Amino acid sequence: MTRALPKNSELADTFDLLADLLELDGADAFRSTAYRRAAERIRESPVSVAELALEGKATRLNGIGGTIERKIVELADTGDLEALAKLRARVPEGLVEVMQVPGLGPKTTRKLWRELGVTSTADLRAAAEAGRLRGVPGLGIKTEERVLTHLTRRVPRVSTGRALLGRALPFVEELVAELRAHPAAVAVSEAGSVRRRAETVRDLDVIATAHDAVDLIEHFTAMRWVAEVIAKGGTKATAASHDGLRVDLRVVPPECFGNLLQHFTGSAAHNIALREDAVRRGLSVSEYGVVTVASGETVTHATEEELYTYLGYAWIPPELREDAGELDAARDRTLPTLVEAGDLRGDLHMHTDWSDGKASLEQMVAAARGRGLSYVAICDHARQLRDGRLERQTEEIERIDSGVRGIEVLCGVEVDIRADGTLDMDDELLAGRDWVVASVHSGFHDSRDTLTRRILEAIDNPHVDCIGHPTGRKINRRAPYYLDFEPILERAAETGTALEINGQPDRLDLRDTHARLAAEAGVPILLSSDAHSTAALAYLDLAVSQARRAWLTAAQIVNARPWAKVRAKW
Ligand code: DGT
Ligand code: CA
Ligand code: CA
Ligand code: ZN
Repeated sequence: MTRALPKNSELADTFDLLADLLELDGADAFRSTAYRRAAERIRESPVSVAELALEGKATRLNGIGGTIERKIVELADTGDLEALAKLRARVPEGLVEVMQVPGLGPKTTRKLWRELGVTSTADLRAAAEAGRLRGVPGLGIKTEERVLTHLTRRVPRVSTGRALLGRALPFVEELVAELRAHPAAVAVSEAGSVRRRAETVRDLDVIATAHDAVDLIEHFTAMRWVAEVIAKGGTKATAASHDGLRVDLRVVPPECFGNLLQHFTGSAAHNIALREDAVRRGLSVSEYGVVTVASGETVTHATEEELYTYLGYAWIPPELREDAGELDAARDRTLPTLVEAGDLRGDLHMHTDWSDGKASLEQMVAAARGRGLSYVAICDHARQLRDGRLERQTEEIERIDSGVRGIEVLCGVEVDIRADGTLDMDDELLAGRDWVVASVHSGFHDSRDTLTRRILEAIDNPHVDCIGHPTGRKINRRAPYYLDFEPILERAAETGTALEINGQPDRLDLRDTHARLAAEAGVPILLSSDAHSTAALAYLDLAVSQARRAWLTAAQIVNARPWAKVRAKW
């Protein structure tokens, strides 16, 4: 009997479950950590890890040793793990969900299970409502309230099953380049939500024209990243990658490439609005061309520019195609000139190994210089710069700054906005920094009023230049905390305090719609990488994409200016 090989995502889920159950069973943390690390590596792997393991080559992957490889082979052979079966017999699986309630974690969950007999979130809720959590050692009324808020919240989990742009974009860029290089290809383009740079994507859309469509589709479905061909025909194919991304490829005749690209770029809302507008003028728009209804004549367009021009619009950048006013602006020729990556002069939020970054100061500065930035602010966490470390880091930064040409290295800091709205660094020290980012890193479950007040107080501190990741969301994992946005925008505009678009793939915070509102209210916007490694400096590009979706021009972006201008508070 042959069994389909487990997908990377299935292997990863199994190891995550194993880690969860081990922790709940009271095992040493290092064992579960190893499984979690393996799960992460497997999930990210571009090739089939089950296949590698069967060939005895999975240990070449970082984080995968012999034990884990044997377990992967066991999973591939039997579809299950003995270790998992044993744990399942001992630990109720409903506890995994309990453990994910914010503030609980494996140790507490184990206590709840042992002492109150809680084995599911339903049990947990009943126990909390009955006021029984506070009787468990180490837990109090506060935990009880937090648990109830979480379990009774109307919009609880935020997982959407959609992939982050930061993961999808490099993948699709490489895929498009590879398809373009094939001799059968004429033109190839990304389309759909990834081309619009939406923060998450359900699937990836690629369109192409070819000398030989069948040949190109054959090549596509045989590419190395393909785990499964879901559909294949003469003009299109759908395939899934080992790490769970789905790609739709459509191959179309060159003469209507513009019509198809426009159609498959969407968004659906943009297309519907565009078509309705056309209907009012006697035109019928489809993916195959534009029909003049009265005469029945069809016109096709090789490029999007020709299509939009034919319909009476300026070409609309894909990031704006969300039916959010772009059609009117394109007709009136009032579309903004969107900020571009090349407009940015500096990056004012990054970390080094002085706090939780992976790279040294020198490495970060060299990498930033390599990316063409002319200034950077080193913003390590204040909490890790106590006991003279801030002063020592300052000396280091100044030494590096005077030793390197072409880039200015500034002494920044990232301070926590504490529960009472104060910052975790004294004003005298803050006054000595070139750039201060203040962020909320705790108390996400505080009330809307409290969180709003905390941020307003930080904005009012004259030393604070920017509020970092202002809404605290983690895409697919944590909803934004509740804020009263208006007073925040008002005060930020009044005081000239910037709000950040943090470029980390799972943050992108502010999000597009908020950033647009903020800029319209006159708030300066900072685009930053919040890099914790040299590679993560590339997250600045994701912040740029998000800024473009927010209709922002270079004039609205703090770090599109030279440092001298920024320092003078623009
Ligand atoms: P996604 O995949 O959910 O991240 O978002 P999209 O925008 O990539 O959506 P997808 O892949 O379902 O379809 C790609 C494009 O095709 C979409 O942006 C616009 C076009 N499209 C799909 N369905 C419709 C529709 O019902 N009406 C119109 N006018 N266009 C559609
Ligand atoms: Ca799509
Ligand atoms: Ca699609
Ligand atoms: Zn940071």
